[in-house]
Amino acid sequence: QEYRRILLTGAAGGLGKVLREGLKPFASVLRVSDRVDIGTAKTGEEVVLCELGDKAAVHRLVEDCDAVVHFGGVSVETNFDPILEANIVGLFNVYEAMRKHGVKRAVFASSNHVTGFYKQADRIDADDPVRPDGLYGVSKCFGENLSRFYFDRYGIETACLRIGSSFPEPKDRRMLATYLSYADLIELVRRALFAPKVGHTVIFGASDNKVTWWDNAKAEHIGFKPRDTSEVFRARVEAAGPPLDPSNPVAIFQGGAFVTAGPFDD
Ligand code: 15L
Repeated sequence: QEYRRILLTGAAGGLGKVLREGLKPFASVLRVSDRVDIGTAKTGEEVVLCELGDKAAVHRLVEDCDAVVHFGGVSVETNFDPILEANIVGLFNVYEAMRKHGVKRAVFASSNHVTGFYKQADRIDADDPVRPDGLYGVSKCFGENLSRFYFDRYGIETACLRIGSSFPEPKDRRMLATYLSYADLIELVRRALFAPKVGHTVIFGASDNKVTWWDNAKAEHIGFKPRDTSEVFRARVEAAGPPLDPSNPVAIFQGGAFVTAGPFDD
């Protein structure tokens, strides 16, 4: 099972680097893109430098691709200008280009920060209202809504991956709940690319962690079954330091430190 050409945006990013390798078996050609240098094309690759805010460049980027795996954009809380340019205007450019060039499926790197103001004591699913924990989270809500519109109106399918914390290992206690291993990330993207019917789906991206805040029952048609668990890191994480004061918002809310980040001046 393979696409002719997949576009991966954000190839210089933490997860982009993982997917640059991980997506290789899924396409004859992997077009990798970022705004910063990502080196020369390896076997089976095309390299395109592109600013997401540059409409004409994004249209050239998307042309001739059969699926888009969109991991480009701002990935942290910061001032609004770069978020606006990459995550709002840039995302619109990507979806318009998909519409114009007939691309029918996308995988969108959404984030747990779309629902970061739920409490860690809550358990939520994809139908619970969004509660973004910052401007970054708001921009990811925009992406989820924009992609829903492009599905309802134009039939372009998107799997919105509300990624938890995808790193080599969880860095703190919160990430014992939000951890998504790289292997599970690649499996999640694979399912999102090849599930026969995606429609518009919101799915939380977490490994099979013992403590979880997220219920993926609404996304069973994607067929994602995580295989890793944060439990193997628990002892090390807990030994690294005492728990946060339970009255600290970072310990109360699912978004962790994002709920206290900013405001940033432009
Ligand atoms: C995100 O959305 C960020 O992109 C990532 O760097 C992590 O901080 C992650 O969320 C998280 O919540 O741990």
